[in-house]
Amino acid sequence: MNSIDIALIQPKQNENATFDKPIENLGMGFLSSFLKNEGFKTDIVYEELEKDLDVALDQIISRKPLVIGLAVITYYYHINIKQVAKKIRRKGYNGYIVVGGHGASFFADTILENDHNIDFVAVGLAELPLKEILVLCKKGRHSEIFNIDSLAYRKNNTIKHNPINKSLSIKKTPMPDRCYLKKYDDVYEKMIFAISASRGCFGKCKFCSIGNFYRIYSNQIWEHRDINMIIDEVVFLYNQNIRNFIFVDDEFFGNKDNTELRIDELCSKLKEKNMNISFAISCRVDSINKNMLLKLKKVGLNHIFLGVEFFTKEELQLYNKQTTIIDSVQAIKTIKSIGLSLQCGFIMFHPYTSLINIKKNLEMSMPLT
Ligand code: B12
Ligand code: SF4
Repeated sequence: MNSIDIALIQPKQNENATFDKPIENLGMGFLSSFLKNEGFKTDIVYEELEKDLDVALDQIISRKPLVIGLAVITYYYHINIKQVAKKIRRKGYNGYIVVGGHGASFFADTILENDHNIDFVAVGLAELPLKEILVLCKKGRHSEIFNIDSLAYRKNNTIKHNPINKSLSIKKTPMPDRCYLKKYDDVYEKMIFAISASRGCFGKCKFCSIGNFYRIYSNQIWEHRDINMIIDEVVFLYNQNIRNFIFVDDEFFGNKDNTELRIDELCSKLKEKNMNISFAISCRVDSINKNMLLKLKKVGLNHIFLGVEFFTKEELQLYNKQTTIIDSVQAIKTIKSIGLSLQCGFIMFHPYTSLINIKKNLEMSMPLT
């Protein structure tokens, strides 16, 4: 087997998962395509799709990667990630092990304190830090790796955090690498496919980490990818016989500037391709607009995950949702009136829950179901 520079592995971490199949980890896909464009050799491994993890790890290690990246998709350091890191070391791997993803970005200290098999946590978007690690490894300038922006690491029993590298825009981000479509025979049945058309959210809900994650990069806390690139990606999936997918954008419609124009462009370009597809989106209640939904429905929108959260003014204010009960009721009625499938995000219990509010939330939600 050919040598590689970096292997990106998603260990199993699924006891809380909402879906019965793994969803594509677009983070690993974007990292891999970015690094390939920079001239590095990469591979992607999903433990859930491997018949035997030991065999898969032996194969990866035999390809002598300079770096192995482990993806965290939970909001805590799942025990299985620690076990996979331990296995990798027991098999004699002595390159760098780097952990990354949303959760890891917020608890880098816990990971580094509790798992000495991990060398670095890449905090935030990891394209540039991974590229710089690989560049310095290739030049043999290992001591300089500790100066790379966005890395957290252990030094003399303390955890060090380098400043965040802020220079990455996603506007022209190329399509994520999906090398695993060729690798795993039954991947089409075993996986849910996804597209990321934008990142970030203009909301400031106190229970959500999206704002804090993206706000470190720029004041532009919601950014979308080029529409033509999205169309190319949908066409790519369609040509692979993938007809159903989810947009993983936290707020599909984004900040209110030019939203209708962007959705018009997306819909008309999808229509031109004349594909029989279906897709799901997620958004806030105050982003729901009947005209836009009707246009999206015509090109395949069939399901919406809607961030309702509470039906009491008190709780909406407590968590700074910046929406009203009327916004939520209207959004639900609009979605239902045009026959789309709907799933509401709802927070029934939280540290300040009261019996009165549970009752109010139930009374409001029951007639809407
Ligand atoms: C799709 C998705 C899922 C999928 C999993 C998809 C997957 N395999 O990645 C499913 C539905 C299974 C899921 C489940 C859950 N999810 Co989720 N999910 C998302 C979502 C909407 C999109 C992820 C995505 O594709 N992003 C786009 C990619 C390109 O960005 P990215 O992942 O951030 O990748 C960049 C960096 O993070 C980093 N990076 C990513 N991976 C790696 C790997 C390595 C090795 C390195 C070095 C770096 C790195 O570099 C990437 C490129 O810049 C995010 C929100 C979001 N905006 O990201 C929430 C999110 C990650 N999920 C979240 C949560 C809470 C959950 C659940 C716990 C929900 C629940 N209560 O059940 C579960 C936990 C999963 C489990 N196994 O138990 C939270 C995490 C909060 C936190 N602070 O950690 C998020 C941020 C949503 C939110 N609004 O708060 N999720
Ligand atoms: S609207 Fe959704 S994604 Fe945006 S901050 Fe609130 S919970 Fe997070």
